[in-house]
Amino acid sequence: TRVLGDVVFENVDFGYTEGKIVLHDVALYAKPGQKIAFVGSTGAGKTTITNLINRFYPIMDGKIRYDGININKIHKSDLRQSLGIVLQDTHLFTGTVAENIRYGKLDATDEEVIKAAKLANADGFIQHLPEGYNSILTGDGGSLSQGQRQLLAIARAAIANPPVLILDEATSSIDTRTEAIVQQGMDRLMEGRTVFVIAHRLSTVKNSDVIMVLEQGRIIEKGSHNDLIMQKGKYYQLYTG
Ligand code: DUT
Ligand code: MG
Repeated sequence: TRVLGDVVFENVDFGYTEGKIVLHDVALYAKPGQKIAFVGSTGAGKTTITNLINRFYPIMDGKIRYDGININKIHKSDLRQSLGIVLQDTHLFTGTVAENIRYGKLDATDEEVIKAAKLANADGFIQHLPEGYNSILTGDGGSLSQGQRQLLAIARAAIANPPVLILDEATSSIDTRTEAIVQQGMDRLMEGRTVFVIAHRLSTVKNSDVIMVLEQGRIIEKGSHNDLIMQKGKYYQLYTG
């Protein structure tokens, strides 16, 4: 059984090695339909928090719960099925476009593949490929633009239909028109899910329900964009700086 998507951190402490704490007393609460963004300078602990959501490492102190259940009590395969990850550079393999999308759900039908591609806004460019969904991608999708690779990553995540999503936004610049297409696909993918974003673009941060500002492994501010702007603290500095 999959989790529904309530994610709670209670006073979580964590370090990759004994004696070197990287996250201090992290607390958060997220539920389906909410988007939580992590911001903060390099090394602040953004990726580390998402590593813990994935249970890639055991925590040192505190609790992480999914739907009220301790993360350590959840079966690995249930957790894997419940979490979708869209990374900066999603790996595409040598195979057809359809196979690359289906990787998110191996028993998906052709109809499901097309539905996911449409949701992701990928259907348009795929239709224009010489062999459509049967076009072969070689060398890690090298023949595709970066935006197109992102659209396939969104389609792959969509087909798996996970309640919880982790997005590590691309930093690299794509043109404005492509970015709008990617953003629209992403918005559709995020709908109704619990979403954690490592945000690099201010536009994404701004429309998050909660922005968590991290500094040296601590959450120093949290709130909506408007809350944090009014607070005139670190976020305000980042935003206006
Ligand atoms: N760290 C380790 N071992 C690892 C990964 C990270 O010791 O395998 C340390 C580096 C840093 C802290 O943990 O002091 C937090 O790193 P993280 O990768 O979470 O930082 P970030 O906020 O994601 O930084 P960036 O914006 O550079 O991705
Ligand atoms: Mg990181």
